[in-house]
Amino acid sequence: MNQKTTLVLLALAVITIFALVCVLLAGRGGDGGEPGQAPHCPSVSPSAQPWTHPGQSQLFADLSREELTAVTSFLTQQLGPGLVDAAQARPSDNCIFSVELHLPPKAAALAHLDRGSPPPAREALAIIFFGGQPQPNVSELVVGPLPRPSYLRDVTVERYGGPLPYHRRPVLLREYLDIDRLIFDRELPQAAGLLHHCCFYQRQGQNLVTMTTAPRGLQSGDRATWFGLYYNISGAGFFLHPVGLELLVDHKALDPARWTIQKVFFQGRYYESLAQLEDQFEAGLVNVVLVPDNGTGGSWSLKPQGPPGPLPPLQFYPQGPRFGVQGSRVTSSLWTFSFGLGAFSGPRIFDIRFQGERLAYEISLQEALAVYGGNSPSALRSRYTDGGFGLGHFSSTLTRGVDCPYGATYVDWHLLLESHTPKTIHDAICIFEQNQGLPLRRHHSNFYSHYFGGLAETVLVVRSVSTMLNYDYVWDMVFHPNGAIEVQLHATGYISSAFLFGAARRYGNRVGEHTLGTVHTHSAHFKVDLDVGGLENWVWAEDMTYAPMAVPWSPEHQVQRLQVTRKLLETEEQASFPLGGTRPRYVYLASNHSNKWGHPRGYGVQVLSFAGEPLPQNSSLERAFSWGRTWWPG
Ligand SMILES: *[C@@H]1O[C@H](CO)[C@@H](O)[C@H](O)[C@H]1NC(C)=O
Ligand SMILES: *[C@@H]1O[C@H](CO)[C@@H](O)[C@H](O)[C@H]1NC(C)=O
Ligand SMILES: *[C@@H]1O[C@H](CO)[C@@H](O)[C@H](O)[C@H]1NC(C)=O
Ligand SMILES: *[C@@H]1O[C@H](CO)[C@@H](O)[C@H](O)[C@H]1NC(C)=O
Ligand SMILES: *[C@@H]1O[C@H](CO)[C@@H](O)[C@H](O)[C@H]1NC(C)=O
Ligand SMILES: [Cu+2]
Repeated sequence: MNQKTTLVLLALAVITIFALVCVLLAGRGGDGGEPGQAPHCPSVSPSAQPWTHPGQSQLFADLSREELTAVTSFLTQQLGPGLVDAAQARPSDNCIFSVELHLPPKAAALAHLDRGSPPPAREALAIIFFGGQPQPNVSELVVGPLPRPSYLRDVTVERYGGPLPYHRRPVLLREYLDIDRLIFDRELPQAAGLLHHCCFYQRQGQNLVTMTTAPRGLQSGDRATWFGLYYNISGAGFFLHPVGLELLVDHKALDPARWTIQKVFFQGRYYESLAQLEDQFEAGLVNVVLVPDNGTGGSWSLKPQGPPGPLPPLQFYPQGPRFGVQGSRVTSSLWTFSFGLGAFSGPRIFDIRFQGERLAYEISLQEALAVYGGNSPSALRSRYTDGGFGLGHFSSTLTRGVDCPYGATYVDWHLLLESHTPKTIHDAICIFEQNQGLPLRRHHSNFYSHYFGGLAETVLVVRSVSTMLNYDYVWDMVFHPNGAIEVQLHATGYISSAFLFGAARRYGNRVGEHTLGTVHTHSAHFKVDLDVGGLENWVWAEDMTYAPMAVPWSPEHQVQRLQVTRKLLETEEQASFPLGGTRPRYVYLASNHSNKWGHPRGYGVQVLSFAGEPLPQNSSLERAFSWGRTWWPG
């Protein structure tokens, strides 16, 4: 790469990715060293401070325990005596499924934040299952104003264009328990001989557990779930120990007594019922694989496999943390923003400002999708849209020194799910600053003159972890000192697995004697509402192209000259790029304000990794995650 190319690349990078930053830094009179080391940086203790003066930044704060309680009391009063606690509710009951913050409308929030209008009413969104009526439905009710609610508004039709059919409701824990009762008390005893032979089964024994899958059926209106059976390995992931039995349970009926097993799968073959499977076993027609139960002591255990050894490196704040957390608002010398957890949609941040200027109104996770393949029924059909289970609801407590640095600030999160009483996930969110161990920039010169200049890269991170059954998603929102914001997903936990038989290797890798680690993809969908230099933003595409020219000083020679192309993308259609298609190298969202050199102030958008097309477009499920087709604007 010659020097000219390097310069143009550098210039492009600066223009497209950090144009805004350049303008801001120029305003500060050049890059004057590490801004966080400024002496005015307050030294605060690492614990989060409660919100003391109600004001602007409470707009996005998730509901407190008191607020959740106030909403359930109000709903209990309003919805009458038929309301049953969801922990006990049967499908034919009315119950409160969940309550969370109802986000304020953007226009009203901005009117308050930017123009001093009174804050919009603080409201909650409650999801109610109305099972106890001739036409059961699911309703979404907005309840306000908090903390003392006096009204409720049914927003179901306005949001979904009609009633929400009852069969679409998420499965309550109570429903899973009732399905387990059906499986363990009524069904498995019918195949006791076979199960004893293959899988150490004993009536009233507790050596098997069920695992749910989704979606629950093949067409709209279905509510039938394949449940896989696994050895009940306590204290270590049972997910790697399928015994090869899977049951299709139809649980659509409102009366659990009318639920049925529609199909049985055992070690590669399908049966009409467990009774039929047992008959064929007794007749010697079933080729049974004996699956050893290896307990907790194997490689699947989370216990250390060897002595711990010397302690790993740690990070610490030599002069105390350089950021503060008050309620849901984080303030550092460069950044301010509010954070929260959508009960279903997961981590989100609002009103994100860099050096006092808003860059984005909202950056939020919306959905996480995992699509599987396999040769057993639950693996081959599994498509999990985890937003339906609740990426916030299934957040887990963060362990100091493992999930986040020891010195991080930890914040609790309150939820109301399938209960009349709020729950608290302690230390559900952590905020910390971290040295990346890399220079943000550096130069060492030994050409003409000798000098060195460099700046350590430190980032501010907000993290939470969603544990969706077997896997754990670590969600990071990362704030860089150059004005860049990054969202990251790290996937960990246990893999999903299936009983290994037949052409299993076509659908994954063998990970155990009888276990197939099943092929799958993970995709996450983020909403990014950038407001660079105001609400009006334009999308610019920049790229490079070669154009032939005669060499000016020697016209008989030709040169391929590299040049910049700039294009304003005028419609959303133009600005959305199908996966797999070509797209410009640089895409950025710009205001119509220019920096002092006349370049529009903007913010580059980079997507660093793709899981690929989630599903072929002619799949009947594809429309449920059409966000996977394009990467911008979605
Ligand atoms: C759903 O049921 C509730 C409670 O009976 C009722 O108020 C509401 O109108 C129903 N929704 C629709 C869209 O029919
Ligand atoms: C699994 O085993 C644990 C004890 O090891 C027991 O408490 C639990 O009830 C068992 N689960 C089932 C579904 O049998
Ligand atoms: C599991 O148990 C079986 C039978 O006891 C044994 O042969 C096998 O080696 C064990 N496997 C592992 C991975 O421990
Ligand atoms: C930017 O666009 C807005 C809305 O189209 C317009 O009102 C404003 O005058 C423009 N500003 C500049 C600097 O061109
Ligand atoms: C979906 O498209 C693929 C190729 O793109 C084709 O092979 C398949 O038959 C189509 N399936 C349906 C249900 O249309
Ligand atoms: Cu995975």
